[in-house]
Amino acid sequence: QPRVIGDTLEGVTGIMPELFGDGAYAVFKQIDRVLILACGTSYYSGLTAKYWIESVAKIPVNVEIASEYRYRDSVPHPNTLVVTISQSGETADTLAALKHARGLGMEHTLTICNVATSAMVRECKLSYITRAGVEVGVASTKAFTTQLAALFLLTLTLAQINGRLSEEEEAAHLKAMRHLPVAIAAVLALEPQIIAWADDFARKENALFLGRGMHYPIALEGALKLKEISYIHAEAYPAGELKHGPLALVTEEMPVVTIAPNDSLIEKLKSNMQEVRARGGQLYVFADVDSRITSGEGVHVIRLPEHYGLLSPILHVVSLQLLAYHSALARGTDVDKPRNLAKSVTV
Ligand code: F1P
Repeated sequence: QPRVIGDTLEGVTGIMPELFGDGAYAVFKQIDRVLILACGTSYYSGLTAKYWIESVAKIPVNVEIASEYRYRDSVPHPNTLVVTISQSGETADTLAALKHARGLGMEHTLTICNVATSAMVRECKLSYITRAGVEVGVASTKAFTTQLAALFLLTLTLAQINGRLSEEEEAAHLKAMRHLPVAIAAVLALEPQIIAWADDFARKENALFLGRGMHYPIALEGALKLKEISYIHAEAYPAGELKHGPLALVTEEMPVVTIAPNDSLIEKLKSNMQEVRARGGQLYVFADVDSRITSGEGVHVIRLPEHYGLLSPILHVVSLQLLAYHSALARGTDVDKPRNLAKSVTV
């Protein structure tokens, strides 16, 4: 993970539209909304980008599951940037959704994709090739973090074109991105603590994941990784939604993974954690170094070494990937080739 993020930033000396292909500036200048189409893990990177693009570039973003969007009667908007995200670039639903959007008259298309020779790259006007290298496993991991890095670069590019990024802000964001490989290496060093948690998870059949704000999509991705490779049934919710249903599932048998970065939502999240504890649920909290959360009866805490602001999802997801990986190892499942799944879903 540290290496592929380092590769992503190689040669990036500043924010420039050309990172997304020739003619990107002219396209980005014309658009006033974004439609993201993707499936699975790639859909969750798109959901994370919605938080970034809307808060930093102030452009409205709609994120759609491609396998649904392709069959829906939706209302097109001409000045839309259609962004497809795909590791393989061959996912049939995402390609069909792209064609559906084009059929509705939305012609400004960009793909964020890991394979330069793929159908997705051929079909889109603009492209950004992620630097994940070859992903051995079926479940996306490096593809996800490199997609996020690319989507953050897209956020900054759109913000710059919209006049919402000063030179100081650009320099600060790029500095934070360049430090990511070191920060991720520090997350990987938490592996022994995560292995101890995974031994508990391996004995469970269900788990809940909670997050808020831009860490809600990261909770979704953490739950998907656990499902895909360890076959433990996992669901993710925005923490504020607990009381609207999922709380009924919480018992002493239910591990509840909580992504708790030290951001503006932390106090709200803490009251959701109390809702879980009051029902006997076991909390497994990924906090930041400076989060005011303490471990105790039924509350297990692992602290990520740095609080990482807007880029925090990239760090937090690595800890969730490790939790899924070690839970799967402890259960003896094949982490690289989960049953019933294919790397590239072309039908
Ligand atoms: C989408 C996806 C992956 C998942 C698995 C099946 O693929 O859902 O997220 O890990 O490989 O396909 P892609 O469009 O990102 O290649």
